[in-house]
Amino acid sequence: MTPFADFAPLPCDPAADHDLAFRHYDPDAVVAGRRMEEHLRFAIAWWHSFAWPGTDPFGGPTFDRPWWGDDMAAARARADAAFDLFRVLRVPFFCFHDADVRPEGATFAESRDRLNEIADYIGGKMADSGVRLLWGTANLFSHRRWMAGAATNPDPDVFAYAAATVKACMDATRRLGGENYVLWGGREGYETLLNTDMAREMDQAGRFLSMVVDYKHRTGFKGAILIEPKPKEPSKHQYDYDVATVWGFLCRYGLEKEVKVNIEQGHAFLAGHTFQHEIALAQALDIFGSIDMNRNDWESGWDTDQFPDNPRDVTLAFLEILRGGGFTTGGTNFDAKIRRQSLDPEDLIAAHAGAMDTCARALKAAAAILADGTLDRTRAARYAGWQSPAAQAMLTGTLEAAAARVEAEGIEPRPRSGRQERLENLINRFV
Ligand code: XLS
Ligand code: NI
Ligand code: NI
Repeated sequence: MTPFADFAPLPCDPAADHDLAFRHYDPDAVVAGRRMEEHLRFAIAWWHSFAWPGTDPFGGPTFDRPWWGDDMAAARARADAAFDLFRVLRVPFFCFHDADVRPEGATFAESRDRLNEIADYIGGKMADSGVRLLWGTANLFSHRRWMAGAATNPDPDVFAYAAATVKACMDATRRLGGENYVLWGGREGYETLLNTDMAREMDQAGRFLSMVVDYKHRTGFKGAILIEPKPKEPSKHQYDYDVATVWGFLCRYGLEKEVKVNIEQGHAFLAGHTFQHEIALAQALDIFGSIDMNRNDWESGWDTDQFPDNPRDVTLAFLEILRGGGFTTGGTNFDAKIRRQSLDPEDLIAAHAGAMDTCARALKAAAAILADGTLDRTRAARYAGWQSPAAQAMLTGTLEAAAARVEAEGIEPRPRSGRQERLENLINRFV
């Protein structure tokens, strides 16, 4: 019996007067030519909902769950609970780290064997339920061996251990039919430059990522390899700072056609960007992969991983996702956790349901904005002058040729309104 056993799958009921129903998310409803479920591709994060006990930097566990424990029986109980929550929420995907699903062994081989054993168990549950794996990943940040980094560690033995760990996680992800494999470098950075050789560490990270890509191709893994940018926390500075930084890194190591990004709302905020900015930039660079949906607390400045509740912000994110054609291998992973005072199993259900509804509402608004067409027409009109042959010629010509046009054509630029407030009004008409 899991704590979710008494709950039926949540209905979609726009008139519901409680939060254990979807008011906007209807998996089968068609939006912009696709079923909502296929657009949104929701995933639940194993680590926050089933492995995190409610600790924070000042306090111990607050959650009392029947699946706590450090042995394989507890790992299976956790999987049972996870798949029961997937049933209630009707989510099509989940994501996991090795450390979330199995207890650490005394040796590498024992950890790997436990991972394989629980992966088989999870695979059986996937077959029974039809729930799929959006992505797998390795936890290369919690255990003390990773304290100075994984691929960027000064100790080559840690580099080797990271290679062994990622290989095991990629193998498990491939066997479970995972649609992506994610690398988040929480400790790939530094605490102080006084002991850090940045050039060397970045070369190590570039080599490691090249090895991962090579292994993907040789093993026939069909999914995408994704880097998850984050500027800091836990490290003072992380090399995968934001989308722009990751792009530069990929280009330097010749990986820009091989690796895409998994963009997280809270990480964008930590980097001083909006989620919309990070997604739009990834689309522009053709490296958009997937999203980790959550939100931070605007005042605290931490990666608080709260569930998204702001339809307008999420609409702007889905606007960029839809403009780029929507998800291919990616999806909407709730890298989000309930607050440590939210003790009840119902809190886990309601948190996800509300977040799914926020995304569904945002998806519908974004689709309506694009269907209306005013936004894209207004944007295109701003650049209309570039359609003239003389303007086009400047993009392949010289500085002198461009300069000569000014006097030859008597050019005197006429500033035009950017219409920002009118476009903001337009967005709010649809949210
Ligand atoms: C932490 C990251 C992490 C990744 C997966 O801030 O968001 O949860 O998504 O390792
Ligand atoms: Ni994340
Ligand atoms: Ni995060």
